[in-house]
Amino acid sequence: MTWVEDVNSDNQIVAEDGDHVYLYVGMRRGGRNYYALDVTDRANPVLMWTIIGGQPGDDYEQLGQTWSAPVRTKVNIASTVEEVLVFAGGYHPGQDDAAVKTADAYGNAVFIVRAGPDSNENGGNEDGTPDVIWSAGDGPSFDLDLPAMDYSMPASPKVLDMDHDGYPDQLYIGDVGGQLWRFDFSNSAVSAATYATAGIIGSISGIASNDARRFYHTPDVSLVNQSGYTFLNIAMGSGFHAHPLNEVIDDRFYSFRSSDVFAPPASYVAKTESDIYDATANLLGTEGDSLTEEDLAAEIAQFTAASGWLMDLERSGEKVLANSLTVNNQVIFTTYEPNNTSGSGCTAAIGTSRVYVVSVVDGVPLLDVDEDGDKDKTDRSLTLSTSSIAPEPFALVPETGDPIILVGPETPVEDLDFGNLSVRTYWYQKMDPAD
Ligand SMILES: [Ca+2]
Ligand SMILES: [Ca+2]
Ligand SMILES: [Ca+2]
Ligand SMILES: [Ca+2]
Repeated sequence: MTWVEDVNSDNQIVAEDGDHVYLYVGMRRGGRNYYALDVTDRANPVLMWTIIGGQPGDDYEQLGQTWSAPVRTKVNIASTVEEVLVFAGGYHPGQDDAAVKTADAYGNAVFIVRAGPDSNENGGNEDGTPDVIWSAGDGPSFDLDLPAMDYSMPASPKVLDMDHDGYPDQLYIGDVGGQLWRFDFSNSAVSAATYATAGIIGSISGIASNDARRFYHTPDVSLVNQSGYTFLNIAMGSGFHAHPLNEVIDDRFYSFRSSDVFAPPASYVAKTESDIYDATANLLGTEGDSLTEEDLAAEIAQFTAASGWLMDLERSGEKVLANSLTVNNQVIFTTYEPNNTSGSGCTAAIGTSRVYVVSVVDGVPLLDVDEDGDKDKTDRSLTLSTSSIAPEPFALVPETGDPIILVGPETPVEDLDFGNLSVRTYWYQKMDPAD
């Protein structure tokens, strides 16, 4: 992650002007540290600070393998504005061998730390390690003590500034115990201890080995307006990223719904699979032709009362190994289905990757991808050309022509409806002639 600060916006990085370029790197499976480099002078990069995870008694004792890409923002706590990095506690490699839902000894935390050079300013301690501005985890040493935060968090958090004042208001992160966390921040808090409230809003894993669903990727949060009802949609698929060939776990794609759009919820309620509509059979799609009118009405009532929807990935071992993308009320995600029939660990694993395009509202297919004149269950996904694990979908808005969805080098989704949302917007400011 880079922080490029061009103070006078002249597209030139000149240290004397106060410009700087900082570079932040984690180690993924290589270790539990983060490093910050000041690369403002390209010929003379300088190590700015180091975070060493896992040292007993240290602020970063609970930091796991540094998988979580930091998010840069700023916070306002006790009337002090700080430029910060937000990252999750990372990964615990003990998960690699955990066949069932298993708590982790570390990685189960969220950190907000000073992004710039380590200094004595604002009560800091200039020791080469960035000061923790705020933290959450399981234990009294954290600003927010969350006893249910038991599982490591490898993903980068989703950090949202809902009122566009430059300060984050909400954060979403999943864990490898199949839990989805929501944090709500108060940027007028008088202390770090009162900066945030948090709780689990989704919990979809179980104790059986086939229910050991895990979240390894960043929640895809979108604001959806459907018939005058505005809600936050939090989309995320499960998949055991450490074992793409696993065929034991029944993985799913989830779409959680929250009507607490601009303010914290009155209480954090962990929705389970029984609170979520099961859209797997696509009974709300196929124009309802397989249901009687009464059954369809009952299905709609069930869906309306639910807190989102889920879709079972029914092929053996099919799982989600990337972030999803929501564009114009369409959620787009990739899956991987292993097909390691050789059974040998020495040959390249071959599998089938797919891209799904479904309605963010109810999971019904939106395109007739097999061009047989209907939009039924099979129209939810397309098979990609790659036999390896597909990356996350990416929306590209070219200078001319329609926007396209890229999955790696492929553009599998034609005819996607971008509506009026992806219109390039321009503005200009008239200067006073006297200036
Ligand atoms: Ca400059
Ligand atoms: Ca320090
Ligand atoms: Ca805000
Ligand atoms: Ca079709």
